Amino acid sequence: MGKTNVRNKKVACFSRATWCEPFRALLVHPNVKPYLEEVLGKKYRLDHGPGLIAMEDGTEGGTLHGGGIERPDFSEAYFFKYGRIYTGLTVVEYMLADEGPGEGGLALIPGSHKANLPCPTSMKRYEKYQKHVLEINAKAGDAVIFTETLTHGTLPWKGAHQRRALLYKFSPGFQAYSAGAHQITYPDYIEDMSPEQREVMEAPHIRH
Ligand SMILES: O=C(O)CCC(=O)C(=O)O
Repeated sequence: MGKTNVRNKKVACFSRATWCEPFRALLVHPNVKPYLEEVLGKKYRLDHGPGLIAMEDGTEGGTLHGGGIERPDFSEAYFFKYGRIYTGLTVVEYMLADEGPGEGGLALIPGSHKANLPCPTSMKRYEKYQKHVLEINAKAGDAVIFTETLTHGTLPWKGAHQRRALLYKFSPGFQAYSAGAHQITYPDYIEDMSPEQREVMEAPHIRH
């Protein structure tokens, strides 16, 4: 039994406190925003997050999830039509610490967002076919962007340093995956955000 993975720890990261500014800025990071606009449309919105991942050496991993057919509702669909990608929930994972070869952490199955057959359970548990599961190596400060439809998850952490990453999950502007807990729990926390940040915090609706 490994240590528990501290995932999606709820932090009041969008409040008015000065230390919340970096979390707000990452909603609309200029190097990331163009990719989200390309994949989700100009009026993408924060669906849920940010969540903080913190793992010490020996922390257990988690079952891989997502996949081309496992969640067939449109919130996690993926298709390509007439020159552009259409997909739902999309992850931006900001690495706060390096993730090097053999250390574990974020892993995914390339191409699985287009799968037409379910992923074997033994593969999702990382018991078989490990050679097809790609461990993502990245440096602190990198952003990894992927559709939640891709089969992905967490490998046990073996790094000597603490693994830390922030998860932001975005949806097309008209669509919600989660119940939008942030809007209910903190109804006033977007008031002093910049107009650009507030736009990303809007409840789902069609915007032209
Ligand atoms: O980075 C990780 O550990 C995996 C993240 C994950 O499972 C998710 O985004 O749903």
